[in-house]
Amino acid sequence: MKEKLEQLLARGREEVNAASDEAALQQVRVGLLGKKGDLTAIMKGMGGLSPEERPVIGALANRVKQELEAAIDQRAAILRREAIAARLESERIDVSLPGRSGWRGSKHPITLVTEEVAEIFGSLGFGIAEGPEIEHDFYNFEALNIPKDHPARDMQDTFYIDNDQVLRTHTSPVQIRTMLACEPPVRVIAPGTVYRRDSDLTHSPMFHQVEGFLVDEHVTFGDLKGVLTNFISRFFGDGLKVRFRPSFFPFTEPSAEVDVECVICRGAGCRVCSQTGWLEILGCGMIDPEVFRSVKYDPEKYSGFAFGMGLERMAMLKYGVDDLRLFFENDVRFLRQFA
Ligand code: 2NL
Repeated sequence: MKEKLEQLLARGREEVNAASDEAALQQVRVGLLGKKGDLTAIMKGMGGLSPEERPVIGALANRVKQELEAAIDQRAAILRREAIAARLESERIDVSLPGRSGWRGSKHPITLVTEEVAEIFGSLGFGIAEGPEIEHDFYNFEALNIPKDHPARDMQDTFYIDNDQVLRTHTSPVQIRTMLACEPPVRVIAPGTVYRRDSDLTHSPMFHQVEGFLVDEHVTFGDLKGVLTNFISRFFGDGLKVRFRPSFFPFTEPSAEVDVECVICRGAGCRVCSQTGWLEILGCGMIDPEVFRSVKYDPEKYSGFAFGMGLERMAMLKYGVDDLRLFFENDVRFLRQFA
């Protein structure tokens, strides 16, 4: 038995040191020291020993058991350390790597253009006015000298809520409300969302406008030209030619449309300006005395000018966008370019 025990100790040590991970070591332990293990099997022979041999073999068996246990614990500690080291190595992170930055939202190009227009007119002394998007027929049409049989009132163009309420087709009603609330001198712009029954490649049923007006004593068409020319050169950049072309609106007399030298081809002629070298960007005129009468301003005492522009068009020209629908799709690949 003594020999068997010594062999067990030697073989056991080899097995323990050969165990390559914690699970294998546990199996070795069970095989050597478990209830059905090698040591137990040897100890079954204790009964056949003489009374003198028994305590000697018993003490040896205890020593073998303790030494194997010590070897197992030692091996376990080594394997544990190795496992931790391997895990640290495999899960290593480079804390010096730059972080992956998240997305920051950005302003919609229509917002950017609205803010820039407001900033320029703000510096010229214009305030900002806002009003409801559902309007009475009076503010949207009647007060603006748009008679009942005028084409702009046609069912084709206007979203009717009921017989006398509409989705505003322009922001002029905000200016009517402003004139009704304030005595001259007054100068404001009215940016906002407007609606028309029109939907194709170049028309959205909901779009954006800025209108503006100024009323005081002795306001002339020269004042109109000065203000709008200053605005255009600041918005599109200095040095572009500007021209005023006679036109017609029911709410202004005289009326004009303003063209700017094509910002794409600088007047040479291209697809964007239909080879004319000019881009139409706004409409304007001297406020019609009929409008003054609707808001109880004395047309003998006061004069004023008004203007209106579509913001999608301004944004397309300023940023070189060639498809109106991009403004309404909210595709982040488009919007991110304005960050
Ligand atoms: C355009 C033309 C224009 C106005 C808007 C206006 C408002 C009042 C009185 C008189 Cl309350 N006029 N607004 C005047 C001329 C032109 O807009 O092409 N808009 C996109």
